[in-house]
Amino acid sequence: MRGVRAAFAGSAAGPQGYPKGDLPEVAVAGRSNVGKSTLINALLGRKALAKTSATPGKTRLINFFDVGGRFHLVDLPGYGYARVPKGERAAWGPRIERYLTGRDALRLVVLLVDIRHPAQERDHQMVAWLEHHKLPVLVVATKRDKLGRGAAGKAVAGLERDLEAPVLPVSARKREGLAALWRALDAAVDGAAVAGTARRSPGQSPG
Ligand SMILES: Nc1nc2c(ncn2[C@@H]2O[C@H](COP(=O)(O)OP(=O)(O)OP(=O)(O)O)[C@@H](O)[C@H]2O)c(=O)[nH]1
Ligand SMILES: [Mg+2]
Repeated sequence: MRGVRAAFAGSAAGPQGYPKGDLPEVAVAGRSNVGKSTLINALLGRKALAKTSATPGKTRLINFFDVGGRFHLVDLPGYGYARVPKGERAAWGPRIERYLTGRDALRLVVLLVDIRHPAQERDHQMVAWLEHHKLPVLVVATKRDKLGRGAAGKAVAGLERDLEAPVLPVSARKREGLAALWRALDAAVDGAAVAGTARRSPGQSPG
């Protein structure tokens, strides 16, 4: 694991609360409970820098983490969890969208999906929406440790077919796939094209 210096850099509901300065940012998005906060902790070698929970909907604000003074990792609120009070749930879409469309420093969106489930409608929408807004996306399948090798391989192939994008399997718990993910983050932060970025040919119809 890397000896990276990481620190909480603030929470925000909107642009006024975003950190100042011009560090590049990598945002981690995905459905509630998919493992966003846990993955951020695993990447940074910290147990509880980002708050995690078995109760979905834990992360409601946008949380920024400074990584070695080099870039921010951004923990976005989870989308699409039904058991959150309705008014609050409604605020998540705009809050996330505002960040994703309005943040010049954003270099890459790491979109998490659970390796145990086929891609959900919201995941499809998110990939399409990110591509529409010309935001580079890397799809990462979390909780790789929950499946055996054969099942995991099949699941990744199915997700790649469904989402029409390369999918990188990881396990925060077992610390698998993190080196490959770090390479993608480094490339994005250093301004290089990201190898795993989803691409559709212009003529291809969606879905
Ligand atoms: N087995 C296993 N469980 C994991 C892994 N990553 C996360 N989890 C579990 O998944 C649950 C949700 O993890 P969180 O990191 O809080 O998920 P989140 O996406 O941040 O959720 P919200 O903040 O609600 O959007 C917790 O119970 C974690 O322990 C993993 O790699 N393997
Ligand atoms: Mg979280």
